[in-house]
Amino acid sequence: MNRKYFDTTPKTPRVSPFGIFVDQAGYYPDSTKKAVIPFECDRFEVMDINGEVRYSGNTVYAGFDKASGDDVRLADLTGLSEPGNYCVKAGGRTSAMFRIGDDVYEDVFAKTSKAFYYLRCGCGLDERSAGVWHHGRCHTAPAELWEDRNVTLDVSGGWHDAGDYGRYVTAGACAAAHLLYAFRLFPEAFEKQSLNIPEKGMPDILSEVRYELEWFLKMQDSEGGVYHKATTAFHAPFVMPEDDTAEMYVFPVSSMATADLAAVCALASGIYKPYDKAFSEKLLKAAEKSVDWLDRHPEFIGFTNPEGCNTGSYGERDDHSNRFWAYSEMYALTGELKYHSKLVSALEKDFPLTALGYGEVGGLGSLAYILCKQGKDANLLHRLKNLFRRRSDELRAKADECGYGVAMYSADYCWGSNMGLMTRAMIFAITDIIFGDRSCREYAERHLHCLLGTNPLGISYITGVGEFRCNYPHLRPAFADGIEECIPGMVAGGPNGYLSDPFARTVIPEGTPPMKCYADDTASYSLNEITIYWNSPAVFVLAYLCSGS
Ligand code: 9MR
Ligand code: ZN
Repeated sequence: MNRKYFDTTPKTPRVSPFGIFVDQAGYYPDSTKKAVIPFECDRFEVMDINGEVRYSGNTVYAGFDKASGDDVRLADLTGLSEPGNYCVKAGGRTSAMFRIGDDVYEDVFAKTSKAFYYLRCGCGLDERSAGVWHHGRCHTAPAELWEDRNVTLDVSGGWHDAGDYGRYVTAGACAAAHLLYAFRLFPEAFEKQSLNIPEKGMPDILSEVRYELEWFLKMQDSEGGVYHKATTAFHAPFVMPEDDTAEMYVFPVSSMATADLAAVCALASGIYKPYDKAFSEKLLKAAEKSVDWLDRHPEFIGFTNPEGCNTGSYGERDDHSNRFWAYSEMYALTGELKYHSKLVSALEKDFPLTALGYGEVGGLGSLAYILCKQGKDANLLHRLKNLFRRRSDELRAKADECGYGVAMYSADYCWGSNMGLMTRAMIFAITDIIFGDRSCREYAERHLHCLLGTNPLGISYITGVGEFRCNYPHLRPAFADGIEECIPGMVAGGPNGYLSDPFARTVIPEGTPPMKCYADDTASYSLNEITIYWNSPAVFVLAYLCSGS
């Protein structure tokens, strides 16, 4: 197959061929199930695969939905709980097939978890684990320090960040932390999961995250500072990773990368202890070294791309949330009071304490504090817990007024909006865990339903999942391998009303409602790239929903 990179003929229809929108992975038997019908009609029917009507009802008008520009009707099929395969019919149109069953999310949970394996750098992917998507060893040559080309370092390993082949510490730390917290909170979901990766001896997800952690350790300098990223000077062309042989560089230390490394290594040290004591010790030492560096460097050392480099910059305005996260994880791990006073001082700065992103990581610090076994300041504990409560209440109110059932304002449809969608679902999962509030589950499910097809384009934003799904992400190997079916389990960035790349500006008509600003096309990096930290919140949410807890 020979595809062109910038080809404006749609690869998949821009709107689902099905006119009624459902979660294409399906629904649990006892869950709320609502199909979205964006046109006028009074009655709906649910058919099984033999074409027999198994359920029917009246649609309910839910109003005009601003982000999608749709007049939305809902078909509530919650009353149908018998396991099976179905589709919804109304007004002469039909939905994609969906399943009702106790295990409907196992496949998508496994695929989104396995996605990290496919993004491994510094090794080859062999056919036994990677199937048709196997490829040769990539990016193994020593890298040069950007600021002193005479120094070379071995920084091989870790995951490719995204559609590009760069590796960035802050982005990686966020993704690894989502996965580690998912394991910590929902271990039973992972214990039964088999990802068919080469390593053995611990739950597969931990082997996978270890692959990234080993790379973090290589990114720490002798003083404890952490290099911000390892990338080539410019983004590679759309070739296989083993064919990207341009010089690799290691870019200067940033205080965000240093704090994030301390945080994620401290978190991991506690989690890997029962499986590998020596590795856990190593992580603790690395975390201590970086946190000591933070003490010696109270000033913000940010990052901007130097002249002559166009790869991602992941610059941040400050490092407040990163430092809080680092001290909070160190306190949770060691119980040492000095870390408690440092985390309390870090809280004097103003930053969001429930944010779970790659830039603002305050929510991860809050989670560390809330979950830790060490003595806690009752007022602070109360404050942090209630911030999650308050945030989930706000999100719930917004989700209830949205035709598609999600807590997203028009402005939230930005670059990587599916991360926003999934971190909102994470807030509901966390609120359920903290307060035992089971009503949160439905809200987490709704955000997943939206990702998997209950959206105004009727598309599943995860490759390899659903009858009508994205298949042409901005992901170098997926384009270069010549295989028609995309590597499965990759979460696309999703709708972005700001039209932030030339392809998006060419194919999306001006005035398109933000929730419909999407094209399943390789050339659109602002609509259809994939990243490790867009996959990781989806894995967290799926672990929650698959854990039965
Ligand atoms: O995910 C990042 C998104 O929030 C920003 O708006 C965008 C533009 O700065 O950059 C995204 O990050 C990219 C990174 O810089 C390099 N690897 C691919 C990432 C996803 O597009
Ligand atoms: Zn690589």
